[in-house]
Amino acid sequence: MAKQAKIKFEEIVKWNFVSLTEEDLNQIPSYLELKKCLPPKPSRHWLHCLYLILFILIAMALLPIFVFVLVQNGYLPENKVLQSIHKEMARRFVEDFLKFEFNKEYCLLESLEGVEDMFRPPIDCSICQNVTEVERLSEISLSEFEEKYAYSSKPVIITDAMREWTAQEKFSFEYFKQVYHNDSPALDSSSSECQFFPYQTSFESLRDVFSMNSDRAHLRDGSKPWYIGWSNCDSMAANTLRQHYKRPYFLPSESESSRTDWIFMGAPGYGAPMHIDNVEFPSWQAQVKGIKRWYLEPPPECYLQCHFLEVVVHPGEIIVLDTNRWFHQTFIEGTELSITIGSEYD
Ligand SMILES: O=C(O)CCC(=O)C(=O)O
Repeated sequence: MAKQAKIKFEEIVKWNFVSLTEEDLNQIPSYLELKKCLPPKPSRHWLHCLYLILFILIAMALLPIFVFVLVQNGYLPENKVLQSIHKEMARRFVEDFLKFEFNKEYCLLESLEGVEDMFRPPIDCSICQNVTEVERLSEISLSEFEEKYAYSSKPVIITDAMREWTAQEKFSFEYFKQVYHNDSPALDSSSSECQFFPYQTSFESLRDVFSMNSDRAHLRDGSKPWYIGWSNCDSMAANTLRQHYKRPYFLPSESESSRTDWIFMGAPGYGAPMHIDNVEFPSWQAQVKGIKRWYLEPPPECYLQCHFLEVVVHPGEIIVLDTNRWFHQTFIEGTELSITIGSEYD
């Protein structure tokens, strides 16, 4: 009833007082009397409160992301408080959202692909500011290497560090296959020590790799190419392999090498996609066989200050690279199977 009265009232006002404003109408006593009979306008107060609460909630949710983006892009300096917020955000995202339990899970890398990089603390761009190429050096002294390259994140290739190694003659698909015994932990990646990277292949483990047929293993015509990598967590196999390579002579004498070495092996035309690592230390990688092209990119926060680099590593050369600071992608060139072995040093 009240609603109909309101409509009627509004119609009368509309047609009889077209040129009068609400202020003019409010001067007419009969209009005011009439208005009193109408039901009160519903209050919109609660709606405004709701909008305000929603706005505050969205702003609170977006604020950490906004700060994170500013820090990532170098507009805000990273400090202890921001670092701990970063850490906490990463922990909550991984533990609460991805339901990932750090204490129970072994293989962190696989599940955190992409996520890791999102929560990576920004890099100090001074590490790449003046780097325009990857230098090639030989007969470098320990002191020069330590001072200029070991911890500066400046990539370098050392061309004469594999002279006494026998790896170049020994290492091959067949040799690796026979070094790993059937019960080797490296064959079935089961812990963070025993990682396996299938890249674009459908291999699920090193065991699968060593089970492929000989044509495919030796890249014979018509077979499907492959490229894989693994961390050598089998200490017996490591001891056998280490008879054929040594710790590179240029590494600082005080530095320790990591316990597990990395091996990457595969066909021309293939390689590892662009990524950044989350390992503890810088590393070296020896090109035992084949030719590998490296594409190095500074992290996005340094795009304006640093150069993109590209370098080809030939058999017998060792590249030293801080894979935690430089995004890197590889591509095997030539016609030969590429075999590399590498390790971290502190
Ligand atoms: O050698 C490769 O193809 C990839 C190496 C790599 O991605 C790494 O060492 O992190």
